[in-house]
Amino acid sequence: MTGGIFILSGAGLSAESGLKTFRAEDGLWEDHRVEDVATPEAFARDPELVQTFYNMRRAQAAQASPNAAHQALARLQADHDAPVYLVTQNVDDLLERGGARNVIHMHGALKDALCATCGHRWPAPMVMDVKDPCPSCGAPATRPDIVWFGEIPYHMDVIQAALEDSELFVSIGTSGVVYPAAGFSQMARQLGIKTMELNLEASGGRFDEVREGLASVVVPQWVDEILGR
Ligand code: BV8
Repeated sequence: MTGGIFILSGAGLSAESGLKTFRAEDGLWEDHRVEDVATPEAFARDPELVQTFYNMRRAQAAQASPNAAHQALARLQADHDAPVYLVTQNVDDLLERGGARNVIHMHGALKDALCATCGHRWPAPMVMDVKDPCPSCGAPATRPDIVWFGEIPYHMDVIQAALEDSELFVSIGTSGVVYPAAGFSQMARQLGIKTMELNLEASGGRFDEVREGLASVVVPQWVDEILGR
């Protein structure tokens, strides 16, 4: 294989590490309506609620451990003879803690903080408070560095270039509901790239190949096949 492998991951990749997915019956959004926590309007209306929601998510992610799927993707990236682009919708850092590098967090990351006034970014404290002043401009306008609904996802130019440099597109553990991420598999098809889904249950999206199962089982199996093991 000469061209790269483009991997888009979602909440299902981290489910077996104990982090809730968004749309399962016990899903994350159930505890809070999406409109209550993951939009700029929600943050403007009730910053305390939003910071509390993300402080909870940050603590859960810190207590979680990478699972065999995160580790397999890191192994693929290290041992494969072509680029492996790890694009994730997840805001946890389990891929990095599993050994992956250059993870592209298109929806931001719990470990980063952002100043809504001057755009300064810094490592987020475990507990963020709306009164925290920005370390750079001093404004009390600190927020999680997360892409909320209605905001533009990060690194779209890098993502486009990675897709154009790949010859295999693999969607792992995502329901394919949220755009523009949900549109990447169609972009891959239009570029003539083979598409594959590894998911607990098929999302119903169009893929050349679908493998159903737990990420901790199907991802290492697939990685071993690619690495010829
Ligand atoms: C944008 C950070 C413009 C927050 C997130 C109407 C139609 C179409 C689109 C829209 C519309 N109205 C509004 C929109 C746009 C909107 C959107 O798509 N809304 C949806 C709801 C319809 N999108 C946006 O607003 C985006 N911005 O469009 O800007 C633009 C775009 C491009 C260029 C210029 C301008 C911004 C969206 C980002 C929102 N932020 N995350 C946070 O995390 O707190 S979204 C959040 O939800 C995640 O990041 C992820 O993207 C999504 C959750 O999806 P999944 O990860 O797939 O999780 P889910 O629970 O759904 O599925 C879990 C999967 O895992 C399942 O398939 C399950 O089977 C599987 N699974 C479970 N266990 C396992 C497993 N698989 C394997 N093993 C297991 N053990």
